[in-house]
Amino acid sequence: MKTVMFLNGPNANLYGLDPSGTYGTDSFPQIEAACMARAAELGFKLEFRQSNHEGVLIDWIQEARQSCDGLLINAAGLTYTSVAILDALLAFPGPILECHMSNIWKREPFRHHSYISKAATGVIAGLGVRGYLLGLAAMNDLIAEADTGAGA
Ligand code: DHK
Repeated sequence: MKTVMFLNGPNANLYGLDPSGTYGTDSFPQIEAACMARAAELGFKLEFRQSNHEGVLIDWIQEARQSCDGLLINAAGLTYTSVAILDALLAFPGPILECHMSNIWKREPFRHHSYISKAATGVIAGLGVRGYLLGLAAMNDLIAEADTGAGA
């Protein structure tokens, strides 16, 4: 069975609790449950994790090199600062999807440049939890394409 890791960065555990509603109304456990259910439908094992710590995220990306076929990441605030996360992602051999709940280009200018996009196969932003679920479906296709040598 294929295995996919989905990493969430700092403060993602607060999704649904932000009074501004920037990250929707679903709580982080609800988002995790929806992603786990979609992965089960798609037929792969999902490691869905969250940390507020850059080094923990880097350790998990390195772990994924050994055990996962694809990687999705919402590095949250570290998206705009972390060369170290970029370097870890560049060492991951499979497809990578960068995900954001919000449309980061509609927000403050400091959110407009992602360090990690250089390592990403694609980017999904602005679709809330729907984007996470679309990302899982896209990852399923990307892994299948990598297996057959097909794809763009
Ligand atoms: C999540 C965060 O926590 C922010 O720091 C980013 C991202 C955007 C998101 O949209 O999921 O700027």
